[in-house]
Amino acid sequence: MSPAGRHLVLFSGGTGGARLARLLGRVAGPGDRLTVVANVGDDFEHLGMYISPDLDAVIYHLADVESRDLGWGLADETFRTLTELGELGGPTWFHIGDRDMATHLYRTWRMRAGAPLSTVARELAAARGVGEHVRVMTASDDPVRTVVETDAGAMPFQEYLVERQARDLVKGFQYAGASSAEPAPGVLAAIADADLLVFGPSNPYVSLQPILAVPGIRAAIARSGAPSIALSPIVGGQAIKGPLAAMLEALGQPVTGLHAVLALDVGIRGLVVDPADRDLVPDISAQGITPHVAPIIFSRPEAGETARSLWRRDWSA
Ligand code: FO1
Repeated sequence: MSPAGRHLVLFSGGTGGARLARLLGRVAGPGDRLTVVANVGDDFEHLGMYISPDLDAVIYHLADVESRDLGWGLADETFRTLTELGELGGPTWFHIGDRDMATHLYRTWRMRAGAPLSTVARELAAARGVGEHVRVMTASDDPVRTVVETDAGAMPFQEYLVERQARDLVKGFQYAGASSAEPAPGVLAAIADADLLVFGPSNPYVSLQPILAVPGIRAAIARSGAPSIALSPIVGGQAIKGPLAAMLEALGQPVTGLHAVLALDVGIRGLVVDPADRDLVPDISAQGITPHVAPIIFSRPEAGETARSLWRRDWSA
């Protein structure tokens, strides 16, 4: 730990990762630095725009501008453009609000001018007022797209999750483009410099594996001196948000945070589970992973103490 403070690297996807990013940013001490590596596996082109949901979720939560009720996009949203588009016969299955549309237009405009996604991520974070002590990175500037293999065939992630409402039986995942992708600038250096690597309470299959699938990232994690810890994306047998429980079941896995984290196969040193899952402690220890029981429901004030412990505790024990 550098005397000036700690450097945490958070691998984040989905709403859970974005909420943890915000909490960590809020309780950071002087000199602490947070690097968030956002998943790009959800990204897709839609209506001619480059959409990057997990990147936007991180930036919106860090800037406290996210929609409180939708689970994506911006607060105080309207959908006049989408409604108008529907009347013209355009696709409205992916509900993009009028304010959120500006983010996609800005990103598409900048990427068409040649700016890499990671540069646009920095610009969007700065424009939204995200603090200097938090850097928002993308896992890669190259396309890495989660493809969900289901009993109805293989399909892009957003088609599986949103267009078809996650109703298909999941059989597996592909991360299209991963083999020829490179880590975005600064990602490997951040992992090497980190005092602690944190895997957010995110879906391992569609939010964290697409990050780990980028060549070089797993190796950087393995050789980093920093311990890796994860926060369980499952509390009390339920996913906090999204289709993770159904995915674990479809893949024949018990619906527990331990099995979600084991799916990462990334040498996790510690796993933080909510007090509701205290009975998992022996199973976690049996896997050679150090169990930690702490509140991880971010809507509850006690979770602030958990976030503080991520900054302060010696996790290498
Ligand atoms: N998720 C939905 O379930 N329905 C939507 O209509 C929807 C629109 C949407 C628009 C912009 C955006 O950034 C995210 C959006 N999401 C929507 C969430 C998106 O599918 C995310 O990839 C998942 O929530 C996983 O992080």
